[in-house]
Amino acid sequence: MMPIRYEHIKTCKQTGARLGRVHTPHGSFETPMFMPVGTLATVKTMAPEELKQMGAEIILSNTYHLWLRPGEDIVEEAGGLHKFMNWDGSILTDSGGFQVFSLSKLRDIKEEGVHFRNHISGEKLFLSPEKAMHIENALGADIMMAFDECPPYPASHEYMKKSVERTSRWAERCLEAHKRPHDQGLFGIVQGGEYEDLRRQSINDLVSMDFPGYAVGGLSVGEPKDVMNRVLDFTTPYLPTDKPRYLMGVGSPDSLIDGAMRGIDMFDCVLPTRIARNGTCMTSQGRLVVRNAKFARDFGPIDPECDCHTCRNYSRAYIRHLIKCNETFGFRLTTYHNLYFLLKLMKQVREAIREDRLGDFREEFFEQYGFNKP
Ligand code: PRF
Ligand code: ZN
Repeated sequence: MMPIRYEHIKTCKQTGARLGRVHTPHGSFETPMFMPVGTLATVKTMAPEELKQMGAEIILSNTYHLWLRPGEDIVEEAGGLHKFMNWDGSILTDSGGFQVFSLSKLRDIKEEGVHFRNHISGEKLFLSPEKAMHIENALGADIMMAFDECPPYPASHEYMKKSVERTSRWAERCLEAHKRPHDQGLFGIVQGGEYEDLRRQSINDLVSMDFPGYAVGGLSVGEPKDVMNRVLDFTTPYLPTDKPRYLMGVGSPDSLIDGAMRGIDMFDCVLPTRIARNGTCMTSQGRLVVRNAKFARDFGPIDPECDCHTCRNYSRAYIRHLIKCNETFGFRLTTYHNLYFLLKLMKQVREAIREDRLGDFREEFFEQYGFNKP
């Protein structure tokens, strides 16, 4: 039995975007979908009940962080990540590859794996495809990610080619080391930076290994937006149509729409939760910095067009006050709103695909959000 199954519902006639449903051992969710990030087995400040209430159906967690604290053995002893954190929806774990590259400056990439230092204690650590699979198997998420290398932007063609080839060899080793293929789906990660030939090479290698899903990695690493869209334009058409496609680490409203238009089904990003904790909200009119002094006496909601729990019950003035005073409740209110906003945006995207009008929806949304301004 394959643990992950993609059911295609329809393709948007206006844009080519996909409407589908991904089935996992913990239920199913319609795609395109946004996955809130719960790095340390918690979506910061949110209870699982609240995530359910706002419409989240799959969340992401991190191998690297849970390996260091509390240790994958403790999570396994608890009965796996779902039980440990009391979340009965779907979970995806990232492999730790990206975190090693983004959090550790001192690292040494070898064929066998990556030597680096703990980003907190400085202690020497080693992560490899086999070790990442061992940890992800112990965590027990529905979807696990292969251990890859995510090179910085820009990287030379020469370096990127070597890196793509190593990532393919690591992907083979991940498949070999994966001990629970019956109840955990392992996704391959396409790399290759901005180079069309290398993206194609990466896809060819990974598709021949027949993963139950594919991610596009190595994007949103500092490249301009049009580069990301161009890479997607020459990448997604070569991915299997009967498997989910996941664009890693992308979560700004415009990129979610642009990614969906290019055939992406799943997204994750810390953006909504991270900016919420410094008092920035995503709204239908663009970003709103609620910390700003001009909201001190504004008793209206964060977003007049939003019907989330925060916007129905609390004012900009109150939330600003809480956040200025570092009150936890303020962070909870903005986090709830931002996640609700992105989950609702994806719902609107799915409805637009269903009705073959995602191109029109994009125009309207960009106009309101302010992306069309020069
Ligand atoms: N690889 C992995 N995780 C990731 C990425 C990647 O390339 C990205 C790229 N933005 C985010 N998270 N394993
Ligand atoms: Zn709201």
